[in-house]
Amino acid sequence: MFMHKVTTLNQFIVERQAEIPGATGEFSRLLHHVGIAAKKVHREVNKAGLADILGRAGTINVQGENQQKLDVFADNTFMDELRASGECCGVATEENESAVAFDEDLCRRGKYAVCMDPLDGSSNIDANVPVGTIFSIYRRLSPVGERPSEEDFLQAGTAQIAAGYVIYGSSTMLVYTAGRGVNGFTLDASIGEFCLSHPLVQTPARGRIYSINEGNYANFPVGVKKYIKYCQEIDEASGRPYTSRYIGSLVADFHRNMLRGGLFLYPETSRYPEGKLRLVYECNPVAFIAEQSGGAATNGTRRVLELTPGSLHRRVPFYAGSREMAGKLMEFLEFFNHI
Ligand code: P6P
Repeated sequence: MFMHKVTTLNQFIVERQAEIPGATGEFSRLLHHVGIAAKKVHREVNKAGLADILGRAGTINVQGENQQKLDVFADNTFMDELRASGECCGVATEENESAVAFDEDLCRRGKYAVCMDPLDGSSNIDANVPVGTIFSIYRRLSPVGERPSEEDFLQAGTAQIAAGYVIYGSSTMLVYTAGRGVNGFTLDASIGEFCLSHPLVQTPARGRIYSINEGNYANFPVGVKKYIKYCQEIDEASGRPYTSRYIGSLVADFHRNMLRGGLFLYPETSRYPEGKLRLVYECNPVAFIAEQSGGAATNGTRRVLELTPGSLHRRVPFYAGSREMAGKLMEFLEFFNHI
């Protein structure tokens, strides 16, 4: 029986490293540990309905949100693995007010700083809705050997060395880019390996899916309202309107749209006048993936990756997906937000 060649994440990382002159393996080791943490979180997420792990840990995170036990587990697991890699000087996550510096000597010599949302969409866990881990990897600005500085974690998205997400859905996938395209790896739990399943993902220039929480319609910017109505009109070419698909989990909504073509929208709302999604550890990594797969990501006026964070938990309006759909949205925003 013909067995097609399976490329595991580790093989892929090593092969890619060989292409980078002077690559010394640090980045590869870091990404390998991200993969290990993802497998550990996969295991817990997939038995959340069984173990008593379901439900709230009783603590509150910096966002004032109830921390689900899996939030805490994911935060601790990725922290532990990133520390164990010895390549990371510290981590900034949604669950902590400020970045966590790793004090071990080996980590202090780490060249990389990581920003992440350990378990995005966790409020959906007990409804069995897909959730995700989102991560960004930066080269540190502070001197190697010293404690990391706040600036290490507040770099513009254009400085990302790599970014990705893990989607814990009907299957668990790790999707990442290191600036040379987007590759997706599906976890084969029978061998405990992420295997290359989506090489060089290219998102369609346009699609028929728009994803937005229309419950906030009353407070959307006029340009967004006009875009939604545009999506609901009958399209001459297809003879039907667009399709609305929104699951309330960024990684799941974005991933579906990236593969099929579509646009994800989270504008300013009355509850979140700056937008809900956090720039540093949600929008920047997803924006890097969007652009590397041929799509676009904007805050409604500027390219997301060019925004200066300023603070770790800054929220921004976020629109990401198919390039032509993002362009059409920008036309509406520019026209209606200037009248
Ligand atoms: P809303 C999940 O809580 C999250 O941070 C993202 O994963 C998701 O896209 C968004 O919030 C959903 O927000 O207000 O529509 O429930």
